[in-house]
Amino acid sequence: MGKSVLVVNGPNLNLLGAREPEIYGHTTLKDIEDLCLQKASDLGLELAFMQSNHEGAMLDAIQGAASRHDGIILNAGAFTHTSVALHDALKAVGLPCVEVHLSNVFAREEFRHHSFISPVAIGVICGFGVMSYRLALEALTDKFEQ
Ligand code: CA2
Repeated sequence: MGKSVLVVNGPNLNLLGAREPEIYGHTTLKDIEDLCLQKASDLGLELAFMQSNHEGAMLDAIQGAASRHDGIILNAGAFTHTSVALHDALKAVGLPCVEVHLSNVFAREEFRHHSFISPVAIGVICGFGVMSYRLALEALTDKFEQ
């Protein structure tokens, strides 16, 4: 059976395309979902996609992934830089997780340089806009084949 990937998006990412296009571009989250579904289909993966502005809902999704999915792609938004709870959930679930960001967080404010997700991720992809998600799907596929 094909592997299944859960893509989790955090706070304010629902605003993509509507605000701050100079940082995040004109692509909407729905566009990103469609691109992920297309790429997943090309790679023979199943894909579920979610966004929440609530840390608890993201925790529930990550915990629930243990029985439903084989890997996680996580853009935790600003929770990347604050959430010990997301770190703990990813560690507990133990699925391979790729941390993604649209922007290059290291070229931005200092408070974006630290991530609570990176130590429990298999890798981090940032700065490539929508392509960050596509690269993450390729990275997970490679991991599944190891
Ligand atoms: O670059 C990324 O993907 C981020 O995860 C985006 C987060 C930011 O807090 C992280 O440091 C890096 C912010 C997402 C907010 O997205 C917006 C989109 C349009 C308008 C306002 C916010």
